[in-house]
Amino acid sequence: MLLEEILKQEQERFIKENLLSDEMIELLKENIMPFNTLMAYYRCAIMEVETKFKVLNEEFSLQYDRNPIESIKSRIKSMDGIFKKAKKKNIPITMEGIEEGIRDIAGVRVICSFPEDIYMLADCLLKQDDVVLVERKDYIKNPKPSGYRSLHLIIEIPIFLQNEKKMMKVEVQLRTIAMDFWASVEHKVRYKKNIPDSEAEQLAAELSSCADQIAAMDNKMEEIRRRIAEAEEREAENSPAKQPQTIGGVMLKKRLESGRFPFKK
Ligand code: 0O2
Repeated sequence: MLLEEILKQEQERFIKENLLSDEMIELLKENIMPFNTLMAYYRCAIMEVETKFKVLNEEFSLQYDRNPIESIKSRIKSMDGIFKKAKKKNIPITMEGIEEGIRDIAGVRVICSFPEDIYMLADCLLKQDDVVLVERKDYIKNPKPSGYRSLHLIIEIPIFLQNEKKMMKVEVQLRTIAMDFWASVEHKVRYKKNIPDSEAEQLAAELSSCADQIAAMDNKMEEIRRRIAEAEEREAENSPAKQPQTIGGVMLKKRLESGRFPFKK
């Protein structure tokens, strides 16, 4: 083995064993300017992704008179979280290592009303020519053993800096309100350390059953929404008095049909 390689391995071992102490993490927190710059870039990437979803929500609500997005929650992974993940996944503690190996430093969670909105929004996002899909994990079609359901997308999007265009990774999690409620309760149970094993097992089984019931309810609500929309459409067709809303005195439906509406696809 080359001396260089041995030294590199030793350096990595030393970093893992010695430099990841609480004291060292505290020291890093105070001194790490490039790290802070990188985090600022991730915050910019989050702003870009949030804006993309807000635009889609706006367009959709004009077209169909309802919002597919209930809320958007974003977060930057904490420094401790980044170091713990790097340690767990054996990722080198360098700017490049962190940027390349940890793909959920920037996280955007999009909470939707119905399951079909999740796929519609994901498709619309991925169709945009500045969005690159890195990985797609469909935990709705293939739920995790815990019962966890969400659509995860790891994407890359550009942020435009003073003299540079930089591609940043963002993890987008799309889920319904019900899936989000389940995940937040399950997350609490998962990280509670003082639950006895037998109780934890029972809770896990009950949570898994709740996840199935929630999925069935999501599907049922979607079916009800579709039937309401169909009934409204029939009513509008049959009664000329009940025409759709107007925008600036012009019929929205007519403008959409004539192609004069700027958002029409
Ligand atoms: P936090 O605090 O939510 O950020 P990868 O990140 O792709 O390298 P990983 O960890 O296998 O590898 O990714 P995965 O499992 O696709 O997605 C991880 C994230 O999904 C978790 O983030 C959770 O937010 C969520 N998640 C995944 N499985 C579960 C689950 O069973 N229950 C709940 N409540 N959430 C889940 P983190 O990193 O755990 O933390």
